[in-house]
Amino acid sequence: MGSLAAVLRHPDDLYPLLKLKMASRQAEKQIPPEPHWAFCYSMLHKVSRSFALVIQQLGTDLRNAVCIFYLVLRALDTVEDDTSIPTDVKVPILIAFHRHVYDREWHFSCGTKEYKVLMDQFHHVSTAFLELGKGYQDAIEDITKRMGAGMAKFICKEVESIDDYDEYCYYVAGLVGLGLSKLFYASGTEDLAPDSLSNSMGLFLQKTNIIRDYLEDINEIPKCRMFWPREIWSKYVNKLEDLKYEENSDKAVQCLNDMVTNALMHVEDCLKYMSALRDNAIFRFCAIPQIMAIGTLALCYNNIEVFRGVVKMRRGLTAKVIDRTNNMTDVYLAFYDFSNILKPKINKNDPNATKTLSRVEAIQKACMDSGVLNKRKSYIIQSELRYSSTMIVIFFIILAIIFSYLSSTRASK
Ligand code: D61
Ligand code: MG
Repeated sequence: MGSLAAVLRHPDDLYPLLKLKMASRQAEKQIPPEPHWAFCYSMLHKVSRSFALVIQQLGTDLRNAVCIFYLVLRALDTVEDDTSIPTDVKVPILIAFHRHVYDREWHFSCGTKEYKVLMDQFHHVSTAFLELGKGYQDAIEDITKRMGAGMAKFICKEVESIDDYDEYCYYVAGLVGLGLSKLFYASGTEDLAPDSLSNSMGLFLQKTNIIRDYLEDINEIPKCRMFWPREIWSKYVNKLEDLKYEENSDKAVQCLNDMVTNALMHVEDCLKYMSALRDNAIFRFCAIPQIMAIGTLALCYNNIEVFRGVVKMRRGLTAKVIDRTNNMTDVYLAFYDFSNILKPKINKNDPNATKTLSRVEAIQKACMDSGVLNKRKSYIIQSELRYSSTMIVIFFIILAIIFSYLSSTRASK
């Protein structure tokens, strides 16, 4: 029902949503016949809707490598995230995981729902991994080894300073960026990007997740998950979980705005990384998650709902982002538009208002300096008017068809 109401409120979401539905149907039809590859691609769709679609549009060779890279790291992360596993069992597995990928007999059951299925049938991922080219295998093993070691370090260490926070995000997401840049290079379509830019691509996505998932993480059972750095939250409250209590709302929103301002630091590096990409499929694969992230940060900024539930971009807007991101002009427009949504929310009494404003203006300047903005009006609200009238008409035609179909089936019964 919620989504119907959302479409009525945003009729121009309908067409992109239909296209998204068709694309995911199409993607499911392309699942390879071999049982291990069939398992890998159906699992990819189950554990990551957002990445599955953008991975699907990559060229075959690279698609298989990125699919396995994703599932290997998602399995490693399932061990890290399962707070019911004792530390003395978890740490050795995280450190040795890069070797287990080669061993089709290896098995460790943990996680819940689809993540548990991924762990229980991980031998399929090993079989597929062993079929990849040596260059791809080496890149995936190297990153898995470094991420496992980094995760193990932070099992027993709290995220205290902002440097700790950047270091943790480097291990669980920056290294994914470095690994993907290696895979893109190994596929022969892209130059090898500088590690600093690849790292920023990961940090921007991971920090957005950590900010958005505050409540889910702090309420995790049996043990809460804490990734916000003490160096930031201790300026507002005495304990991280205090941010979720009604009486601390003002302090909580100030702390949230401080976290969002910190994440905005990585945007210019991400724009540099994306503007250097040549292959359009790789470009869309990299750009779509980035636009989702700036959209989510604009939504979270100054928003108390982050401490009441998980704030997410509506599915229609996600479908629009996937439908409208084809070149760097779209990226500059999107970052400019979403910054424009965040900017008016900056309240001058917020302790970080000056810093936030200067970061937002730096982002808008980077987008303006691209010289492409004046040609096009906007990314998010593209001629709402033209869309809305057409959409309403189509909407009622579809409704009429469904209605007549239902009434005809009822009449024939
Ligand atoms: C270009 C395109 C995609 C990129 C990129 C550059 C740079 C980095 C990333 C994607 C990774 C972004 C991670 C953001 C989401 N955070 C998580 O998934 C956390 O787990 C991190 C450890 C496992 C990483 C798994 C992963 C994710 C995306 C990939 C990939 C591997 C491989 C290829 C392509 C994309 C988060 O997990 C949330 C959850 O459990 O659902 C956590 O536990 O903190
Ligand atoms: Mg994790």
